[in-house]
Amino acid sequence: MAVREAVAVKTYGNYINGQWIPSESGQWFESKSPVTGDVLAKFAKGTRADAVRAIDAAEAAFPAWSKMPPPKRGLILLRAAQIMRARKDDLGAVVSSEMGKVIAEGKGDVQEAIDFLEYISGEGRRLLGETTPSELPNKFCMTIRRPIGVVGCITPWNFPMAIPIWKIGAALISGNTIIFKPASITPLCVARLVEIFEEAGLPPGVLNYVTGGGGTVGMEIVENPRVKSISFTGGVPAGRDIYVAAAKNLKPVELELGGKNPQIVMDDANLELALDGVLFGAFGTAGQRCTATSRLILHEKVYDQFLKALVARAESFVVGDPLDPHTDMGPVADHAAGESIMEYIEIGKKEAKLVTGGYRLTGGMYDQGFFIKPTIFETKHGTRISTEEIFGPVLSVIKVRDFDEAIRVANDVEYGLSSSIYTHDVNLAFRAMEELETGITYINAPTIGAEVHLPFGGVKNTGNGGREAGTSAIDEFTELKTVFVDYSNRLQKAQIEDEK
Ligand code: UN1
Repeated sequence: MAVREAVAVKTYGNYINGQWIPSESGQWFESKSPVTGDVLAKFAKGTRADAVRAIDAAEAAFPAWSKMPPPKRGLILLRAAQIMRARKDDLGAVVSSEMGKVIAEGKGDVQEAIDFLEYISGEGRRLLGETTPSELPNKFCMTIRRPIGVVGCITPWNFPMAIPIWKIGAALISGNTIIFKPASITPLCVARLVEIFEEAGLPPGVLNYVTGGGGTVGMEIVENPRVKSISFTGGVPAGRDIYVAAAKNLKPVELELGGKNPQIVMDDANLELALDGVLFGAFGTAGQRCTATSRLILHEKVYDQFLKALVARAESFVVGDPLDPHTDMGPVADHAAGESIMEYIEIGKKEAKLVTGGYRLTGGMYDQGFFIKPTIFETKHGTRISTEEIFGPVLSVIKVRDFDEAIRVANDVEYGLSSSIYTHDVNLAFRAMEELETGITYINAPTIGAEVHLPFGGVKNTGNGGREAGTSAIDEFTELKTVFVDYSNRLQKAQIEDEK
């Protein structure tokens, strides 16, 4: 058992213009451990008026921040990364304690945030535009990048440090100021990040943090015309509401939504490797990654053998306290998440064949949090459990005859975030790269594990075309301006031919 230290419960307010202040509502809410139910910290129950105050602060901070040379902005981000690195163990424990992922993954969440800040701080020395020849003599053409203004960031609980930092880091290096709303079950993780940015020397008003409901704080961010763009990661229904509401002001919205990510295993694959891959992909983070493997598409020739080995390994998974280094899988994020996963498991029991798991663990510590046994169903393609996002430790296994059927099944869902194929056939690997309808495809690796310097995002209902991370993060948070410099000293007319 891991040792939990009793720590005084800290009260955080909203962080507006460099000050921690209570909500004008005077109300508070608690963030609780999904393992013990202990209160970890208290947070302001923010309102629309609090959000407006934060927008005022962000607007006031914008002129100076956007004029600071980007490499100098980068130095502040790099300092924040250094502080995070020095506190990685502590921050990893905060992630595990508040969200419930196992400690190795908690630290991984922090590492992903550090990696991104280190990467994006260097982009401050690039923020590349283009130069290109003009069709006219003595004329110069180029594009430059401009910040957008005040941007709104709304994040989920499953990567409570990495995803906020993808957005904050990219928005700041690009010269924007921010109003940020974290998921209400992981506000502590983001509060700790905000403190680190303050220590790193971020000027007041550049990053404002308001906690509270999606329908109040969230909707003010989305609807207020002074917030110039929105970056949202979460579920499809909320993403759709945000997109529609923001459209009234023609506000750009970046959406990173759900997934139903397949791992294909062909008959020539390294089966041991594919087995390690699917276990990590399906049950890592208790299946609560957008990129989690929720479908295993198995070639019929290896089906029985592979499924047998998979069930044996899944049954030996240690489910328990995420702070204990021997634990393979922690609880799901909260009671509501657990209930929704159990509903899908009940649906699965009716429409498919349960091969292992399928129940909530009970007794002792299991009664405090919501712990679900790794669950595997054998199913035909097309059932609800094999096509709808469950966001929990539930895997659907589907048998296919050949590569073409595998691709057809993989693509026949509404989402398109991540996919994977295990094969040694280079021809099939290249066909899979082209034919799988997802934003990310892995060859001989699981569907999870994106790296920060490459674009992240998906097709179909996974998003609306944008990509986070990588250099595409800069595209999300800048406006392109096209500049023509005419040094001919005469009026030159593009498209209108000079007859002389
Ligand atoms: C997410 O689940 O929303 O690819 C992000 C991965 C992580 C990021 C996942 N690096 O698994």
